[in-house]
Amino acid sequence: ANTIYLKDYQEPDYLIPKTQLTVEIFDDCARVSSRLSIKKNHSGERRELKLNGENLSFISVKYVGEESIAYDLCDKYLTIVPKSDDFILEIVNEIDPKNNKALEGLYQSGDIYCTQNEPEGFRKICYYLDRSDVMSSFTTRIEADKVDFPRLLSNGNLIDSGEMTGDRHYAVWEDPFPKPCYLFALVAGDLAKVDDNFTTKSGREIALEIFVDHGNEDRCEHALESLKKSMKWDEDRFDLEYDLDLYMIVAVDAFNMGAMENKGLNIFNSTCALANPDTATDANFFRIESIIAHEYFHNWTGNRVTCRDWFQLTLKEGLTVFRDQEFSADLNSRAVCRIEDVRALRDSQFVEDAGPNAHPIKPASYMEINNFYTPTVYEKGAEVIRMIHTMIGESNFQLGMKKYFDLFDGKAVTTEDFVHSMEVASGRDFKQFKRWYSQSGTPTVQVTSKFDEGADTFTLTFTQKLKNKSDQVYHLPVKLGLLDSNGEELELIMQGKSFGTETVLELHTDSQSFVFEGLKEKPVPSLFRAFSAPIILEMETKREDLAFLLSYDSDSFNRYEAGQRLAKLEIESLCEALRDNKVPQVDHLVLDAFSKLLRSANADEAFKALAFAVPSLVSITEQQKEFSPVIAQKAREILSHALAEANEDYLAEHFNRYNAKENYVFNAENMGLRSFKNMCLHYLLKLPKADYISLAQDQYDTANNLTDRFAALQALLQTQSTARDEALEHFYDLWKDDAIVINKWFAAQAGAPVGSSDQLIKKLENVEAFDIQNPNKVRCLYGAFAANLPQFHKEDGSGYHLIADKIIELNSFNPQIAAGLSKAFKKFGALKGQQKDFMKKALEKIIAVDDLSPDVYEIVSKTLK
Ligand code: HT7
Ligand code: ZN
Repeated sequence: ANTIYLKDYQEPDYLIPKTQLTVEIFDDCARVSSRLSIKKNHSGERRELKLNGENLSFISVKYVGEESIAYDLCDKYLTIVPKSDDFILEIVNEIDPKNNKALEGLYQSGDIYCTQNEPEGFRKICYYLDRSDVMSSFTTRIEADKVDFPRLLSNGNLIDSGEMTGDRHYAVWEDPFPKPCYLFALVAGDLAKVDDNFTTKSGREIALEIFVDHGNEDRCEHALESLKKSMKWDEDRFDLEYDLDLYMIVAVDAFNMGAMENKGLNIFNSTCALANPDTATDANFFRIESIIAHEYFHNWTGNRVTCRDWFQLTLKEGLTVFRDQEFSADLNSRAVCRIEDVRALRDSQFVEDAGPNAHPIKPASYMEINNFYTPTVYEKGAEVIRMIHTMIGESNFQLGMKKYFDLFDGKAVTTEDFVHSMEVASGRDFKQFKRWYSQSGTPTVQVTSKFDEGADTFTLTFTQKLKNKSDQVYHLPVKLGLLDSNGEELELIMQGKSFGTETVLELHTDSQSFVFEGLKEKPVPSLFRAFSAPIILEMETKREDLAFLLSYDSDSFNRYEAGQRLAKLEIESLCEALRDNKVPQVDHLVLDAFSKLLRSANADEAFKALAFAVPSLVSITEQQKEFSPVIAQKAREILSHALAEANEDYLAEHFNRYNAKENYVFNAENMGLRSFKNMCLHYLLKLPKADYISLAQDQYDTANNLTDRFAALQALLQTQSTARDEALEHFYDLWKDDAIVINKWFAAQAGAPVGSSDQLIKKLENVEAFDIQNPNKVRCLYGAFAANLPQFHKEDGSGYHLIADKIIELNSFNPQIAAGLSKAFKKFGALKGQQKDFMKKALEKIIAVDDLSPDVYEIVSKTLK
């Protein structure tokens, strides 16, 4: 596979100011006729024009009004030597959407035709300059059978439609905003429409339309509400208004990722758009709200201002994730949102950054760009934007956004252009800060402290430990406070100046000290509040101080963090005891601290549900000297069991208190109450009592919403009981024909702590509801199994071989999904002995496949290196 380098970027030789497409859909193929107005884009001699085109059946090429012309055709390009600097080309080709199982370009999902063009799918529709710095005004005519395809949709405004002979009809769409072809979309099919409208702050009426399979109309309300909230929020917080008169969303079942921000015509994975209380959990409702928002926010950060090239992907993705995170935080509980965002960052991005496929948020090279839609580019990218926000504050940040749109609206730009806008607006210099864009790996910040009794000073020294030899020191913000022994916030005084009770320090050098004055007693520091930088904090903190912070820190994130650190210390001790064959004993200080939190009056239920949860298996194994998920899982269970036992009465009482049968409403408060109640249930089922199994069984049987029903099922999945088997059977019978809901049944079993195994996966892949060609099902079965660390890393290597075989199968028709699953082998470098040999054999089996896609090759070859 070829490697492409950022340093080799060159401006395009030609531009395409206007694109006119006609797409005719027939039974056995689709015919695409394109009329491209092309212009030379440099002052030198005319060079050849190389149009991208893959998997296309070429029919003809000519200048408008002329006979066919000389051309060269290979499997990747159509090349001509232009006769002038400004000309119109007419090209005709055919494609085979029905057999397009890679789900890139124009393909069939169920009976619907739809497109996915980011990053390089448009070249699978027609010959084009498929690069994001070529922006064009599109007019699209679609023709198809009117019975099978009553809806014909594309970007922009519908300017014409009508009947044709032979039961066919047509629609013509015009998008007034120039865009790169990756934002082009087309949908044709028999879809139901649910609509609404939104009035913008300047008084324009926008039609909102959601298209779904017939029968799913009752699952659209939440998406529409989320869309309206997003439109309003972007006006209120970012002063950004929607620019077209129509906003359409189409939900399809076969989709490689979550959703796509095509101009005026978003296409969504149905799991990320459709919800009602019977078919979606709170987590699904929340995720849908944030993905609808994310795609909507792309209209400005991504579509109006787009990326110059794909190395700049974080320009739109990091910024848009930051915006959707802020939207969720403003609409829900900011504390809970931050905790969950950081938890996700650590469990996915930190692991990626420590593994064989680590890369900077702006990679310097790639083999296959599809492999770079990663937690690093997205979530770490958002953290980098957040650091700028933390350092310059909201009002300067908004000035920076204004500057960004003043300078770059309608353009395809770079991450430097974004940072430049922020520098101009804030008057700050972010030269050193830009290292965050080009260096990979999570930096560690070591902190030591010293209290000088005589001088009443407290000194904090921060030292950066970088990941790679060539790395240079980062510029980063440290938001902090100091607490006195009563848990009160202390005034921060440095060099005689007061900074209130919370401030943001900035680190620039490898070691920096800050002296806080006027302190009568040694304070307890609360550092990196709200997780102000994506780093690993290394600081020796006594268990007592962690317990103290868990009780008193005014920063909710750090309060949570203190509890997690305390629990991890305890789990580490339990792992040691297990390794030494000693009887593991849970420390009373830990139990007391968590029991106190559970009863605490100054924390809400949503926070308690998060803070009372034991750390994730991933976050524990990432800190292990020797990677051993089986022992870590045992230690987690011992701690969970002890917490359940120590608080049994309280948990049972509160489970019953919140187990009200009110109607389901999705809002932050109710979501918090439900998560707390279900957390109580989850812990109670750690205890081997028939009564608690009945409690879960009863909740499963009588719940009036999927959040509670599914939580009961998951609680039962921790047990080996007939109740568990009955619930699983019932769930399957109820939902086997529902493409969205049944996936939860696969994921819950594949990821379960008890009962999951390679044998079970082989059984599940044979049930009728499974389909390996559907990416959601692949993720829910094989993806969930590969993320079930004790199972995937089973000592006999069976987990590795199961997943390797599936990657090989997927590689032949959907390389993107195959490559995604290949990332499961990321712990290869941490394995030892026989375990490593087993994984190596599985990886070698993949790499030996003939016709291995560049997607899979890139991931697996870097893993084996
Ligand atoms: N911008 C989109 C990224 C994307 C994608 C979406 C669906 C299918 C395949 C895809 N490849 C890349 C999604 C987003 O970030 O909003
Ligand atoms: Zn995005």
